[in-house]
Amino acid sequence: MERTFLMIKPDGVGRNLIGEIVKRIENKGLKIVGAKLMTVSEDLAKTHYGEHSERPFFGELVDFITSGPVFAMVLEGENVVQVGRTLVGVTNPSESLPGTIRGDFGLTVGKNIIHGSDSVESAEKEIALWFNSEELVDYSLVNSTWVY
Ligand code: 3AN
Repeated sequence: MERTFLMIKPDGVGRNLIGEIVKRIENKGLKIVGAKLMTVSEDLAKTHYGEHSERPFFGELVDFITSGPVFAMVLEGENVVQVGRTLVGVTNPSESLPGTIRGDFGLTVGKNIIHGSDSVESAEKEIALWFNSEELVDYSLVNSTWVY
């Protein structure tokens, strides 16, 4: 089953949006197979955003993501990379449609609430970077045949 990596950034955690965002993920029918509140080291931030290392905003990006706790998640589900990106919205929150996380809660590109892997390949890399295999849990969602 496909997996993706989502991470609520320090602005989302600081604004008490963890529950709101997790609710959207669960409502959509995606399964959370890993989740942790953590601080991000400078090394991890630089590796995660490595593809942007030459961009003028790189320093700002690393400072921001290490400025407070993030809530990192691994989700599982059919076509979950694409579905995750759809829930998140586009990079610039001011262009992201209402109904998306960035569209509903963000305003500026530097503080856009949440990260979501943009391809199956980057999801695999990011999951391996952020989680140990023992932090990922294999389970079945409660089956409606025995819940009343
Ligand atoms: P996305 O997070 O939608 O995949 P990327 O990978 O292009 O977007 O950018 C990674 C992160 O870099 C964004 N989430 C945003 O926080 C930051 N970023 C992108 N473009 C800018 C910009 N022009 N100025 C400041 N920060 C930016």
